[in-house]
Amino acid sequence: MSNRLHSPDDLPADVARPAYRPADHAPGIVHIGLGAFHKAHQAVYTDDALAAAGGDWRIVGVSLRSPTPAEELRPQACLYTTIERSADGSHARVIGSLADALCLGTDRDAVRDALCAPATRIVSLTVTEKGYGIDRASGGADPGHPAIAADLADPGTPRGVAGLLVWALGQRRTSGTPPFTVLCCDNLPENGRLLRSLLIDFARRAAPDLADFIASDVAFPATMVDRITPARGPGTLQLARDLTGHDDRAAVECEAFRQWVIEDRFPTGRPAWEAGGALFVADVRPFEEMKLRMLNGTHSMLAYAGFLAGHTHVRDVMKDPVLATLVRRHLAAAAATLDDLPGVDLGTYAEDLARRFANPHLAHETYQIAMDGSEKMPQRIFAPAQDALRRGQSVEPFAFATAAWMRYVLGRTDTGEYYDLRDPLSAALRPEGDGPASAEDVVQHLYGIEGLIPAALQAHPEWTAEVLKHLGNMVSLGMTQAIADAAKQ
Ligand code: CS2
Repeated sequence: MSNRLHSPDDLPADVARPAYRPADHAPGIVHIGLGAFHKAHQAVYTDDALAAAGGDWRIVGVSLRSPTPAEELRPQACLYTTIERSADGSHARVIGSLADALCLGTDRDAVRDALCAPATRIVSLTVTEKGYGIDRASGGADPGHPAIAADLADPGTPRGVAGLLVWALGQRRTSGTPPFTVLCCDNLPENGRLLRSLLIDFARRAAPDLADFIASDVAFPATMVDRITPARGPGTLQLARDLTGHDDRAAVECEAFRQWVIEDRFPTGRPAWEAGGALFVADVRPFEEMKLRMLNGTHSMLAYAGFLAGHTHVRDVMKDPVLATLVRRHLAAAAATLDDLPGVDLGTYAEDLARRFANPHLAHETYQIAMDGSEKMPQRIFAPAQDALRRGQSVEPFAFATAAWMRYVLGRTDTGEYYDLRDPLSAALRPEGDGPASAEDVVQHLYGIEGLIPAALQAHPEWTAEVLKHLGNMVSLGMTQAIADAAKQ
């Protein structure tokens, strides 16, 4: 007999489970991007909200392309285990907030029904930075993005975020159903505003009569989301089995820490996410800048430098004293670009981040974080670098991080091993030819990619000199020596 996870009632006493009967609560949210991060973050807060305040707020999870999440979740009544891993041990908690799991590719009608249902009052998203198809320079849709192009050509059968949401908002408007609130939970700067301008621009191109309606009637609250959630490793399912006594193919591992800061603008209601510790504020921006620049910016720096120095996991980077010095330096430099945030001590935040990165129980791969650099560098590194210049602060740490990314896009380690860049701009990023590239050539090549590195940075002599110095070291001396030299400065 299969021992698949199937009920919250059949679990060892030390496994936390929903403090409510999942079946008593109907769905009120559609979530697009049914990955590990959603399962470890928004779904957990919703589980807390249902336990504390009830309501019809369960989640219909949708993946745009992969049928795997739905295949994993459906045979187990959409229950799954989060395994929090910290110095206190590994704690299992079974989450009941997912009501259904769908894949747009295979369950198109069910996804459409869920998006059009009057009961759906929120559509939240975690599709990663590259999933939206936003042209960052204009804030509009990037017609070169594959999903945007496909949806502009055939708006009646959408396959991407902009196409799907505009289509659903149009259907709701026609049927007189109030629009849902759109809640972006990706690590993008001013994510609510960005998604709003994407949808308005997409509508202008695909369904012009909807653009003004979206601008005036749809709410796009901004959010800052945080929980380190590594991709599932080979040991995750075994650990879930050991802790719960069941076979759980949808289990996720994550750190114990989690944070969610949300702009409180939900015209059609929302779950009591504050029950899970979510903070509702009028302006998310300072929290988001803090997190994107300190956590994510440092993550990117340590991922490129650490990967090229031979470190598989973030925890290994933190055990390398030279790299750990650079991590602390980067955290301090990023903090110095921020305005004061009442109630938050940036020094303590930095110390906490260094501790979280060092978590020996989390197998968070540098290669995972290194992915999609062209989508991450602008808000994580280039924006604080520009603020540092404006404030008369040193740009050295940001230039080092940029040089490490530039070295990474060459696609080959110091020992000659090739790796896949996994970046939507891969083809454009790698300079032509396989021979040794000079730092000048690489910088010139990447500076030439339109819209990637801000012109104001490119034009700044101090910035370019620092990038060239570090990249020159990395190319000629090798990563380990270049890191050692950088740490001495
Ligand atoms: C990471 C983030 O992969 C990455 O780029 O920096 O996924 C990071 O772990 C999360 O934002 C933490 O909240």
